[in-house]
Amino acid sequence: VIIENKLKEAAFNQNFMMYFQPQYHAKDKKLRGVEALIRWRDDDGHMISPSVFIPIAEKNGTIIPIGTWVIEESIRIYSQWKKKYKSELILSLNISAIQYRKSDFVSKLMKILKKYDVRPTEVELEITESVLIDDFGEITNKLVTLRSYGIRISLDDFGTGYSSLSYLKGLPIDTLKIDKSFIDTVVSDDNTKIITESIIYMVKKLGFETVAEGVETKEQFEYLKSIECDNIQGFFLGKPMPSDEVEELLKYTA
Ligand code: G
Ligand code: G
Ligand code: MN
Ligand code: NA
Repeated sequence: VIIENKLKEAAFNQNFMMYFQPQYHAKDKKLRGVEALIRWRDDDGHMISPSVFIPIAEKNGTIIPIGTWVIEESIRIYSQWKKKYKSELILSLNISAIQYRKSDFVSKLMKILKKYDVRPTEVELEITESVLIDDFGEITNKLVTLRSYGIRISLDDFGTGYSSLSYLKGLPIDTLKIDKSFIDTVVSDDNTKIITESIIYMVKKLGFETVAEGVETKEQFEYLKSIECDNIQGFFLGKPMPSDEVEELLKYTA
């Protein structure tokens, strides 16, 4: 209950900040883009993990103002990088199922993009299976609409939920993120190797890009590169960082 009240206050005081984790192309280690990840520092200076407060915000409805703030703040910061460094990246945003189901979600997003002069093709929305569980048809229509504007869609946490394979059949997506739980043992466990290799083979044949999440070691990186995983995200190449640290990356890579 205490965290819930604090969260409501934070939602109004905007006690949040955005961090960004880099994603790199496996083949040449060039920067592909960044995933925006919210951070919350409470009044006592404690950092509270989004894996703790996002589920609460989803239950009490504060995910709507928080999620709108995430979208606008991330796009605003991204537009400043663009102006300063002429960089062209992909900005990945985590979108909760509740945000996604709002009827004005698409129009609000398009309005923010226009305001900051960011093209839809520069934005990728990360959705999880929880988005797809209800109203599969309606959600698919929404994905088709978003993609018709040029917005990219990424299926996050792939491999952790239910009936992931059936979703792949008809889902209009661009990118698939292989969950960290596969990456953790991809070097050490033969079964995980077989599964991960097969996922990458299949997903590429379906025409989607792949991103491996939670890559922590050189061995994992080299192995994923050897099996032609397109993109790598994880502590081995870069942790989530504040905007000024992203700017350091852009200075040297743009
Ligand atoms: O950044 P970190 O690894 O601590 O994130 C933990 C979880 O919180 C992840 O599942 C991540 O997707 C989620 N998360 C982080 N930022 C956001 C956000 O802005 N919106 C939503 N909906 N989830 C987020
Ligand atoms: O569920 P989602 O993929 O959005 O979660 C992203 C979360 O994964 C972020 O909170 C980020 O901090 C975390 N993360 C990213 N790379 C690594 C990694 O290499 N190791 C670990 N332990 N966590 C990671
Ligand atoms: Mn994500
Ligand atoms: Na994930």
